[in-house]
Amino acid sequence: MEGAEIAAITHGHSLGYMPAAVLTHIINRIVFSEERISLKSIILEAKDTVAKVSRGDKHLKELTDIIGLGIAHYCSLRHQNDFSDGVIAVVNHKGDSDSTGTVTGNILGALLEFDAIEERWKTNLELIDVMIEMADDFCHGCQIHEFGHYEDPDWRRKYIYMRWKDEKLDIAEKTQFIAVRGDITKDHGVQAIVNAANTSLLGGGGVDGAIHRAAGSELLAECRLLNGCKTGQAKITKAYKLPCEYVIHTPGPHWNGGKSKEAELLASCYRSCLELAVENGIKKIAFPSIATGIYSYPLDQAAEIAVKTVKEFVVNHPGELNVIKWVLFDDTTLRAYEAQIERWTVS
Ligand code: AR6
Repeated sequence: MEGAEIAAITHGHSLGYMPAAVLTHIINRIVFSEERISLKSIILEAKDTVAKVSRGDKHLKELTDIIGLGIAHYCSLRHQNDFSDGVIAVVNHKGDSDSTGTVTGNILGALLEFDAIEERWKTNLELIDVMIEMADDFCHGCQIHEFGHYEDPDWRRKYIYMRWKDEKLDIAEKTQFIAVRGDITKDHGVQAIVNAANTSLLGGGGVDGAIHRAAGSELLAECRLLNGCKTGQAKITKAYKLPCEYVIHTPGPHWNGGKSKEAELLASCYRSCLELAVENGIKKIAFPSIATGIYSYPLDQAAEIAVKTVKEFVVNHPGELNVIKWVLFDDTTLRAYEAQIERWTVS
């Protein structure tokens, strides 16, 4: 049944997905059956099974009539001791040789196993490493049982988060992504904190106000010398009375319905802050939720941009940053960032 459901994602017609159910059944019985059953019995059994699972389908008769006579099944039965003979016979038969070749190849491959397949079929096969890995994953990776799925981080990375290649991921994984609830002006064990500022850099409400209060008036004095900062860019100062070395100030975008390049500007805020961090040898940095307070940026979208942008930066600057922390003022904001960290940095 799962075979039919998966095939129906791309082949919505029952004559497309029911044969997939048949093939799934055959392969499943060959590979996992504990008793030794003949290929002929398995094929006949598949015919009964498909009749049961698609009872009432108007194409059922058409399908069951050809099972047993179908050229792919015929060639598999006729050449069940020789993979090459079976595949050559089926692709030379008139008709749609790519699918019949695949079906016969699948059945004979499962029956005779990998080593019995002649080298010439394997050596020039494109993406063979990926196929072998996927076949292994499907057989042993994420086991499904009657109570649900076993949790498997590798499976999640490859098939849910679609991150197949993991060289860069390894590098990124050396950087910790953390979200905590708290006040960013307290000690979070980082060298720099980021201020969600405005373009004047002369202080304001929200986190900006809290940072200036905690740092003392010297921060404002240094900010006065900076001549403001454009939205999406960043400037760095010392941290004065704050329990860290630097403050990186970045004005986020005002939310204006999403049509004023807000997403681009917000991503640019994170990148600009991280560029300054790298230039100044900062390895540990804490961000607030830029733009989601007074500037009204929708929280989930802002959190996704934040984590995704930082992740991309980290991947492209291997070894530069050790800790990325989001210090968030309330539970809703914390949950939004936690969800995105789980999504973008899960291993
Ligand atoms: N620690 C951590 N997060 C905080 C703190 C704190 N001490 N205080 C507030 N937040 P906002 P924006 C959270 O409004 O949307 C200023 O006036 C807050 O709950 O500070 O980028 C500037 O001068 C929210 O989740 O920044 C600008 O004019 C997040 O920090 C304007 O506000 C950001 O909220 C910038 O607006």
